[in-house]
Amino acid sequence: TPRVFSGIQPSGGLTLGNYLGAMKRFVQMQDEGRFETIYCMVDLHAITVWQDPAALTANTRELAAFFMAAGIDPEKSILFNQARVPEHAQLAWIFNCVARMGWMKRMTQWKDKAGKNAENASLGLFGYPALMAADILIYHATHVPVGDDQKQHLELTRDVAIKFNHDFGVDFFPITEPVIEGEATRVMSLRDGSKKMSKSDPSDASRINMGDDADAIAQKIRKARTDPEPLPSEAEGLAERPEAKNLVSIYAALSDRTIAEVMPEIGGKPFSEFKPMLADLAVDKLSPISAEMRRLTADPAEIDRTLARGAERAREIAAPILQRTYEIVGLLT
Ligand code: AQP
Repeated sequence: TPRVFSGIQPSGGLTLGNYLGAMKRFVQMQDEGRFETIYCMVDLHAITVWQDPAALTANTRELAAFFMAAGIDPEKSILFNQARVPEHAQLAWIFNCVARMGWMKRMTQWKDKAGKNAENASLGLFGYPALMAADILIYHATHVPVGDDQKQHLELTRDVAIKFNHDFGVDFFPITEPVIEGEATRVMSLRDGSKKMSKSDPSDASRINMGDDADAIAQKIRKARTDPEPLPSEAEGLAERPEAKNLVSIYAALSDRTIAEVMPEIGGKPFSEFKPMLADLAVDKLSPISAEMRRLTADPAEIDRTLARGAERAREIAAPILQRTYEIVGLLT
């Protein structure tokens, strides 16, 4: 069976972007039944930038609750945190020795996050994509559902697999397919249609957080930046209108329809009419998830047990692949 791997960082503050760009697809791929699905809280990635230790622990449990509240069933999928499966870090070291400095320097996420202060960024932040390649390839995953912002990292994962196979003359690591699908692969900021919705944006009004209550959601959507024109009647009319397109994409994704399918319902409406519709839909879809997250996080011990069981199952797949990798490289084990 084809195998899916994907992860989310427990760096605090989950947004509608994480939900529509990643989590909703994770759940669909689990429920399709066509794939073996492996989902991970990538805590080792999170610490590439400073994380307060107590907050990291709490955020990892909260993220686990988000996975389960959104529909990931830890019996159907393998659900765990990365640190519990040491094979990720072990394979990442091998990949650190396969990947080239030049590849890493070209990564836009590195350039954005390290910014002008690259000398002072952690070595882990620079090597982030090699660990991500290891996350995926330690399971020989064939499909990786992610948001659009991760496309370049997935190309690097393919390059690592190709170079490893070539250098050692093997056909061992698969060439992974990114799965960037749906109507909201890039959810944009509510304040600026040219920036992605992000938990690290200083303006809370720019994003919908998974924990926002109904009033906060409605208010943020009401205040979302738009142009003054009513919505166009056809999807094509959204092309040069990033803010309008973003809100319509969110509406379509939340209602499990395509943009073309929602246009007959909302086309031509002024924002004063469309925004309350969007707010109602968002509250409808998101509040059961946040309520379930609150219920699950009330029992951290149960979350920890679930993640420990998931890690055991993950290691059953990862350990033999790491062993074989060591043999290929010529490491005595
Ligand atoms: N705005 C978004 N639209 C679509 N997909 C998104 N994802 C994140 N933001 C959007 C997808 O969520 C998954 C988890 O990503 P992550 O753990 O790497 O989180 P992130 O991208 O670091 O989240 P932020 O909010 O963007 O944090 P900062 O600001 O720190 O970079 C991925 O599949 C990602 O594509």
